Amino acid sequence: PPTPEFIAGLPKAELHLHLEGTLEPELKLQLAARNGIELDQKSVEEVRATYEFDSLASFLAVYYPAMNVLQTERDFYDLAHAYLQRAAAEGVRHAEMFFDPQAHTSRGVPFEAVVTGYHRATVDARDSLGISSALILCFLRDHSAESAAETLEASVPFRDLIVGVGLDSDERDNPPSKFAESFARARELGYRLTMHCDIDQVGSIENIRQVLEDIGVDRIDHGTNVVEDPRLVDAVRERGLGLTCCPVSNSFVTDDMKATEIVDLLRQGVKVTVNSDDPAYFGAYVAGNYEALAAKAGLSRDDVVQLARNSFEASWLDDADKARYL
Ligand code: ES4
Ligand code: ZN
Repeated sequence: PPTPEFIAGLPKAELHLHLEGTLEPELKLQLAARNGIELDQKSVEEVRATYEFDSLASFLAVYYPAMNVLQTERDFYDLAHAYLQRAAAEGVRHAEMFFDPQAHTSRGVPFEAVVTGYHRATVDARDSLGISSALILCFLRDHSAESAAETLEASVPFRDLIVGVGLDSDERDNPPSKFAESFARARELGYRLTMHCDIDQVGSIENIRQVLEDIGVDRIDHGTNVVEDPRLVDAVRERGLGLTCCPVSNSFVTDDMKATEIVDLLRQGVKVTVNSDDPAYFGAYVAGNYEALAAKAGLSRDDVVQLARNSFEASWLDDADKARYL
């Protein structure tokens, strides 16, 4: 079986990572102090005790309020820098990172502070840590289609700092079709497209059908329940679409790592990848996710090597950069 040393030593890309989900209790307390924000929690242990949930709804109810401590360009820089440092230390060579502008602009934080802070961290990390990274703007699917459209237009001056557009937050009653117009516009702007199609959500196989047939995404986030429909599995494989799976996150949100589904898809030749989602909340960064999945599913070294290869193949690096890892 693959050891933690083997997994950490394997060059990996991380493709499903919410920057706001990397807010560790220590940094949350520091940012609160720096910004003069009163928190109910006074210690790391007290903050960690609030990082408790057993469903997507109970997770999101902790997640969004925690972001209040993020106020300035420097705060966003510090958050992304801390993640990139930690990722580089466990063998991540490339990261494509989600961020949620609406979670900040809705609190009065300028879009520019968010995107320029995060971007500056990507530039510094490339120079000082040798890790490449890119930003994916996510729409919050439980906000309106109009709000997504406004957010997309706000991104246009920063087009060169953003590689793609995604869709996250609460999937229930918020299908991909709600955002068809903004995703079409995003494609016109040259953005890559991806969407969360989560597990255990009502109607989610229909949501996978929509992203494949109606929206035309370049990747699917989670999406493991595509196994329910062999025709859709064929479509995913034939198009070479990556699925960005997050086993430890799954185990929190649904009580099931979805190891059986992930391995089933791996064996069927689908480009499944392993990622951490919200590592500060779920207690595992990417190497911990490989370890948990390998232990649960009895993966071999060759299996984890294939998962790591998939992560570069499913990335949005250009072909020359991909070739350095494959
Ligand atoms: C998320 Cl676990 C999860 N699901 C949906 N949206 C999210 N945003 C951050 N983490
Ligand atoms: Zn996610």
